[in-house]
Amino acid sequence: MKKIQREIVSIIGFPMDLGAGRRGVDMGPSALRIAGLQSKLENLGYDVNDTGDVKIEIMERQKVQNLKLKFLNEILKTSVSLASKVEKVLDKGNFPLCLGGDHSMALGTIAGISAHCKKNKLRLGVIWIDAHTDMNTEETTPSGNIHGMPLAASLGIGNDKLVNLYGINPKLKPENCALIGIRSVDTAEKMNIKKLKIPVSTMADIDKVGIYRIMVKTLKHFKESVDHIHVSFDVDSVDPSLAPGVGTPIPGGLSYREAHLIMESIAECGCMSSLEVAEVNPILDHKNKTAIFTTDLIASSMGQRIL
Ligand SMILES: [Mn+2]
Repeated sequence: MKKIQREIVSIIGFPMDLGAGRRGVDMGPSALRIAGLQSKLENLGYDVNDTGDVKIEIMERQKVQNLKLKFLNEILKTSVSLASKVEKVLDKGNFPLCLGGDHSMALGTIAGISAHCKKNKLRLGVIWIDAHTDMNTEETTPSGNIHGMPLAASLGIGNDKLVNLYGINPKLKPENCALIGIRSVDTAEKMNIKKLKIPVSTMADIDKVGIYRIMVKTLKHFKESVDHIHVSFDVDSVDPSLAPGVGTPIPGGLSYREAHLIMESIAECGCMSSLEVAEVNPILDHKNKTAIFTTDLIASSMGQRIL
């Protein structure tokens, strides 16, 4: 495991709401920018290059063709654009920071990262922080919303077009995932997780063991077994009292300090090579509280310290 904390941060906005059940997450990138993301990162000493947003066609100009995979074609098309942007940023030696948008964004982010890793013979690991496992497929989805499928697809299960996105399948190995903050899992997802033996730290595990010990163990394992650590942060992992502006709020989430300690542990490890934050929904928020909290978490993951 080599230490890769890149100094030039490339922000990529992905204003996607086609994968979610509730509208408004397409405004997530703006809300995060308005919350002062760039200046917070510059204050930490990074050069920040905001590359703008990936162009995504609005819902009003499209039709749902498959109720089990809503807006599949536009999601595939824009995920390829995102993947290509992420791959280029990594190839230049810079740090991609992707702003969602709903969590279907991870399809494109992980596709771009896995292409970069494949070329450079790097082993990819993903820390997936989320209330949900996003392990549904076309067959098991209760909603047809693709934001419940990106982890399954990245691991090679589900619809062919999603799984083969960007020409790499699987993009990730189950043993190189760590799911943290989990507390809402569908029955079929539970079966997928058990079958693939994906390491999961539920909220109950966090209550029992403590988040710090979980992070120390996870990061130690990743430092030994992968070369590129991607952090995929779904803001609904945080308790809705702190982050009300998310599409699928689930009670019993990460506390203020637990969320920050996850990010501070990642920063201390100095081993994160890419980051995405998903599901900030300004429509459901109060005075941009959720985006402000999220930008503080991003800063913690990139070196912001109390002292
Ligand atoms: Mn998610």
